[in-house]
Amino acid sequence: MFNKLILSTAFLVSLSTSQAKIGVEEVAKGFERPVWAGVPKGVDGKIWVMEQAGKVWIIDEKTGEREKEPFLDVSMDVTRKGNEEGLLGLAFAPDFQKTGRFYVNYTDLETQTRIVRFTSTDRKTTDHATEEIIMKYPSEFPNHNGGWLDFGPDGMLYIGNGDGGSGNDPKQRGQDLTSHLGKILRIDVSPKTGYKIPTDNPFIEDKNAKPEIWAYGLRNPWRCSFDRETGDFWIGDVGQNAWEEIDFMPKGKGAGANYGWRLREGLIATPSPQIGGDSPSGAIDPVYVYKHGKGDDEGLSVTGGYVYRGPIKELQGRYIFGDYQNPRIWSFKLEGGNASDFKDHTKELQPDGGRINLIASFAEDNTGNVFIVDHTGPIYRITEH
Ligand SMILES: [Ca+2]
Ligand SMILES: [Ca+2]
Repeated sequence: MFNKLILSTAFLVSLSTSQAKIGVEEVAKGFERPVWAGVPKGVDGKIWVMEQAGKVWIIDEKTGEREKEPFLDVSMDVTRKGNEEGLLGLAFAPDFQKTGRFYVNYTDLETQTRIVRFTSTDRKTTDHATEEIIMKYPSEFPNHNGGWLDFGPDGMLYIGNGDGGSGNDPKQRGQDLTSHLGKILRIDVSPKTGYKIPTDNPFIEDKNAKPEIWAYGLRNPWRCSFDRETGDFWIGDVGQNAWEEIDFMPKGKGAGANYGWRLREGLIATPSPQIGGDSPSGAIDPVYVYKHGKGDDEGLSVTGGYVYRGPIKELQGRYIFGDYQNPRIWSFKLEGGNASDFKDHTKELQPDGGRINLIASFAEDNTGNVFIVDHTGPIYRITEH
């Protein structure tokens, strides 16, 4: 009893020291099912917030005020039949300030995934007539549409696709190289119109594979990121009924990588109702997994995050991520290819007098501040007090 008391007091002291440091502040609120936020290169003091139903708003980071007109409105183009459908991702061209070009990923009225380029002439609003559909492909079932896209350190546009949906990948898309589903795609969008296949894409010579494929074996990559400092690539891949996973690939590596789905769920053969299999040869295991449940280190649907490169020393170099349904926020450091020094930040990142409800996405600004996008409306910034 005595020993226990001393232990718990020591625990409280160390907890409160670290709790005094990190917290969140609300940047803005009242969004309708926000699923993404981000900032074009070279812009400070503003953040773009995406609503799943099809609008993107520019927000003043200090006052939380939004512009009167949305930056983009594609509500008429997107379907919202399922919880995972709608406007899901945006990537600003690295030269957005000069060209006004940006790319979105959404599910259209025919349940296809569309990758669309728009051009904003004033960088504040977007004329819908500038729309150019550069890719579209069936996304089949309402769920598992991925939705993330962003530019890599190589200037190419990367796109994260889910396996098309239902459960247990009934059409076996994850390992099927003739399908865009269950893949990370990589395309060169530098031409004035359309796109090119990068000449170093791994399956460019394979007549039985889609040339856009960069990596495969994914179930539903829900939020990927490139480390702004190192260029390393991170994937949060949502699991089936057992394990959630985080995948990692060092900068410049990963052409043709197989992340294992649907044979593998996390580090094991996909369990019942349909049994998976052995790890395919050369398959990449996740660097971190957590099992399904409601505990402090468990969850139901991973939301991939960012390696923290902002002003808070304590978080430097830590991969911050969370769970959508069991709203926990965690971080770890990658050391020697393994997740180490795992931390649960859920308590210290609770807003004053409230709670974070559904972690739809994380976001990052140009100074490496990390934001939390709550699907129920507010956007928070991780801060130090
Ligand atoms: Ca789908
Ligand atoms: Ca995997």
